[in-house]
Amino acid sequence: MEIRVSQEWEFFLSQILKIKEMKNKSSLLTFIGVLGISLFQACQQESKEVVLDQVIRPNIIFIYLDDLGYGDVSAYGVGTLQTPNMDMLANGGLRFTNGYAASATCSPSRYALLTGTYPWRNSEAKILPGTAPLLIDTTQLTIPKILKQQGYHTAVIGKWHLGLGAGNVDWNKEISPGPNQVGFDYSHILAATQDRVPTVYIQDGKVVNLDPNHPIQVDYDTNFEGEPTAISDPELLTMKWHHGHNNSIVNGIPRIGFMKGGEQAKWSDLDMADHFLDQAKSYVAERAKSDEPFFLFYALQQPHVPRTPHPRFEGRSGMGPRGDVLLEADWVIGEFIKTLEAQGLLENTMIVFSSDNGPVLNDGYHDDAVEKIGDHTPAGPLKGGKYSLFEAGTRVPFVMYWKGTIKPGVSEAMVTQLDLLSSLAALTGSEKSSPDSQNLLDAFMGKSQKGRDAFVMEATSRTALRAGDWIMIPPYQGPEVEKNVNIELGNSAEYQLFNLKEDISQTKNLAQSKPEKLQEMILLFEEIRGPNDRQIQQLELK
Ligand code: NG6
Ligand code: CA
Repeated sequence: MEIRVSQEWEFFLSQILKIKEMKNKSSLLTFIGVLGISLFQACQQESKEVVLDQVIRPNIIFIYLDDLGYGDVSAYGVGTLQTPNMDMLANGGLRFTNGYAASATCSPSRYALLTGTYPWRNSEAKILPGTAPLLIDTTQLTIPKILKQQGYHTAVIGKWHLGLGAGNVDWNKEISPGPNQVGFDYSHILAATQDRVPTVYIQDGKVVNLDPNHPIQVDYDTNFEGEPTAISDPELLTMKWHHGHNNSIVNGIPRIGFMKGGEQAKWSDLDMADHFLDQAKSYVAERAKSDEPFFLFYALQQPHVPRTPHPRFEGRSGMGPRGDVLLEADWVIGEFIKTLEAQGLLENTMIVFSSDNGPVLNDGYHDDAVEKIGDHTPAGPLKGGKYSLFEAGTRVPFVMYWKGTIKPGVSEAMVTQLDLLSSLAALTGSEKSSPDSQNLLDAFMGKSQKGRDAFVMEATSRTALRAGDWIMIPPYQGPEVEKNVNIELGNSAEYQLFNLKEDISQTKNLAQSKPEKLQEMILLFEEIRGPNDRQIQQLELK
């Protein structure tokens, strides 16, 4: 006999079958609450979906990579590197082919991700030095703040790069404001990037393993007397710099910025992936014991420079250190998922997998990234890369995974990392939102193929408009190609207009042949972005 049930009932029944597997008490209670409300509403013949969307509180994890390209994940079907664990998320979840980071560089993207605010609204949102003050205002709305209000415990583990303190940080005292002042209950971070000093971990505002007898000093302009640099003592280097990266030497690697002291607190580059993985695993194991759901922003450092795979991964990809650290990151993701599974949390956890900006090969060190790339295509079919206004700068791997709840599939909906704030607020029953962040929960859950209509992307202070299938890049001064990194930046004396549906690689500029479309795009761009009297900063990589 066949029993026919409505979609909603089918959903409830499938949830009932899940109860047995639920270890996390709060999920169970939330679930029972939801079921109660929903049954009540069902009796009243009202739509239950809205209620469900508003009150389910899964754990939420962002697995966020640094400079991972659209073509670096094998599930995207374009590169040759094999990433089985990233594929497990991409093929077992909803894989977006039009998913964007808000910017083609790190700090602005992370700012947008956490605040749901376009980075071009904040003139300080650019690649930050390790001494930059906190970029997010402590009164600003953030995803962790919203989720805290909804009963979540919140944590960030990994790369921060959003500034710390209020200027002139004393690294030997409590460092504040930082992540803990913008919504995170727990933080275990590296301050800026792996190539920038200070090369230490910071937990809840304190440098880990700091010996008070050997205080840390950091300066981005002047070296400390007698301290070796890549210029004065090149024989100390185990990795050679190509451009920039010739200041203090830590673990044989020349960095950006000068640092003195803090010997005992310095991280081991080779162990960094294991270190953050241990942190993430312990955090999850600890939270699994609790009644509250959790939000973890797990920000991996790979494949950003300096690429320092653990010896276990050295040589494994055949593509040099860039490929090796990608295999390392892939392994890390696999291990982390195993932990979620072992803790019985996988069915009750939504995972957002993405990257802060597009790929780059030579980003300042001689590390064979160019020489050994072979047939691999980190940007896939997309033009440009990190720093670029062309698609590869911001269009990145973007996956929503929630075992048993989000149906595996592929979505062409245009979604951006800006939209997570309003969408996750809606998911967890919060009324909060931000003007630039759209509630695209239906698209993220795979219930709709409709995403945003328009999005203004940013690349080192320049901006461009994507609307529908079209992209318009206004004229910008500056080199067409950044020679050090060999990336086409999107600069041109002329307007550029591309139809991405027909020409994903942006080969045919239609600005001349489609004047009406161009005009429409310019008008919409000005409407969103404001009048065109903006100061553009030239990208400087040296
Ligand atoms: C650039 C660095 C590059 C990288 C980037 C930030 C030089 C020459 N280049 O200035 O190596 O650190 O900043 O990358 O210093 S991001 O992904 O954090 O935005
Ligand atoms: Ca980055």
